[in-house]
Amino acid sequence: MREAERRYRKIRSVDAAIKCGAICLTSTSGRSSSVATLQSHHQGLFLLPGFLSKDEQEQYISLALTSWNEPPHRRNFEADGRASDTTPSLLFNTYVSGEQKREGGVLSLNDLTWSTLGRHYDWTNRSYPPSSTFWHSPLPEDIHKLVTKVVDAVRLETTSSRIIDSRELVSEELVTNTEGVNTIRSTDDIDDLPFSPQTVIVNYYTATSATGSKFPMGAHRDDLESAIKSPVVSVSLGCSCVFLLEKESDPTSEPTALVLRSGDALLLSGKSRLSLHGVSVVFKKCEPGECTLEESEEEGYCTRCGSLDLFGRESSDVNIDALKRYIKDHRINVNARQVD
Ligand SMILES: O=C(O)CCC(=O)C(=O)O
Repeated sequence: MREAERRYRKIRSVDAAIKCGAICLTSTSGRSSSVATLQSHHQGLFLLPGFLSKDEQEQYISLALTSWNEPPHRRNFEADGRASDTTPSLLFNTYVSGEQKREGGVLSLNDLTWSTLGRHYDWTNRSYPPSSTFWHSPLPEDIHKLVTKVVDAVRLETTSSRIIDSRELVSEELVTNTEGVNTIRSTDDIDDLPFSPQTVIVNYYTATSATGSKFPMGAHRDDLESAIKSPVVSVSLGCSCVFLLEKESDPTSEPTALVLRSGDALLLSGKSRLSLHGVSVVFKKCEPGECTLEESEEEGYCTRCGSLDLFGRESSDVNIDALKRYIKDHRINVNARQVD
């Protein structure tokens, strides 16, 4: 895993990641209807490329930056002792005004790396403390709806599901990495999938810079929830990334690299629920006018940075401008689990 992390860490575009072996799935059968699996190596992994419409993505990005990242939800600020005030401070308002750092250098949207909603996770002791007011914030209805919609889509999937592989993005001879990509053959492939979300981590990633040395998220297992039969649900928004996943069939072999783009969802269940995974690189959106859009889609992803043109419309609204500014070099990941 370490070797693959280092290799992808140096890559700066989606097409280069594909050349390096990453899989990038594109749904052409209409949004919200396509589920893919990689069954030969990842039993229990379900991929939903382009699961969210552009409008939905914009709506959730806006919520992630104005509501899901404010008290009473617990953020990296509170966990590392940089904030003791639990009243919402609307980091976003400061960001709108163009201030990148606040006085004293703390509590800026650019310093935000995660927020937990519902059951809070104790990162120091690697545990979910028993529920109390301090260790619990209400799970917003909109986030609950989003993550259960992903699980419902997988539950409902039928033989009509269809996937398109990375041939959409690069010429055929470059594609050597789609072996084992299957559609779901029948609903028998899908376990019962019990899911009652209790905790959500929203991860906020800054696009990888040429000089940055850290991996956006190092390899780890989500193994602290006792409800292990319940899946991990993950939704990607904003900049694209390379997500590495250990093969449950052969943990010592080269991990699978997936390009995750805005609007993609994935679900880790069954044998893949405890697989080692991480994010090795996040691609900054191209400068205006530089994106090379896919021809196959009306509102295509760029083949180079993998981004959609979010909040692209002409607007005199300063809030829309700020959302657009943030999302061109950030990725947001909504990650939901049932704890017990
Ligand atoms: O950002 C992602 O896609 C993965 C996040 C993750 O692995 C986690 O929150 O445990």
